[in-house]
Amino acid sequence: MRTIKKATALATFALAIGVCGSAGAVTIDGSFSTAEWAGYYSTEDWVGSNGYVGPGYGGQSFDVEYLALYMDGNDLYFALKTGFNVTSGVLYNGYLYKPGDFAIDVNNDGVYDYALDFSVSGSTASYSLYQVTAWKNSMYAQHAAADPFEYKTATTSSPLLSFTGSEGTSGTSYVLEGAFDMSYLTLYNGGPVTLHWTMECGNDYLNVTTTPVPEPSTIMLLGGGVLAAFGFAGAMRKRRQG
Ligand SMILES: [Ca+2]
Ligand SMILES: [Ca+2]
Ligand SMILES: [Ca+2]
Repeated sequence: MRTIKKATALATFALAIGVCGSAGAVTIDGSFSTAEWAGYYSTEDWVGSNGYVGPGYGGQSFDVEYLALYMDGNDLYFALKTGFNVTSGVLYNGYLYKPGDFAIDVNNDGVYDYALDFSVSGSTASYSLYQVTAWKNSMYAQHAAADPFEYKTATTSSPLLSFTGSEGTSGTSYVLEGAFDMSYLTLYNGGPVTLHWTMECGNDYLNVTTTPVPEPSTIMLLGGGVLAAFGFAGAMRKRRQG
């Protein structure tokens, strides 16, 4: 009985460390895997044949598949996997629908504070970070759940930060990945951060919220504490048996 209990506790401990380790292995290469973003993504794949992707219709071309966000110390990593063509947009019934900006809510108050605008050339995605004063919503009122779509006005006309990430394709899906220094999010006071993405028509969208990962030193201290507790329990058992 004792042995089983101890083994379970050790497995739980290893799992907790494993989650931290796998997300630490995120690589910005335009290739999205659920293993590299384990514990830090949301998903709501389109399944079935009616084309409903939520809150609208459109099938694979308008399907948002994965949205990921991971905070590692001062670095913020993000990724998107979608059936929507993020390079050229999607032409449908003579109208070219644009991909939206990534919207970022810091301080967990339901207000999106920053926009990551992007353009794609080859396998490189170029990003511009803006502090937003007003947003544009998606084009249909019945898709309000997918709002906002892209930034309308910002505190400055020039971006706070420009950087590059990676773009890739996976079957009929497109992948965007990038990372930037969180110090550019000057409104951030700690705690959870939410990332949001949709396209112009708002047919589909995803949100993902993440909280900061403890620094490696904290994890080591935590691990040391758990091991010390095991040592203590072992000593107690020996004393009782002896
Ligand atoms: Ca990757
Ligand atoms: Ca979807
Ligand atoms: Ca906010």
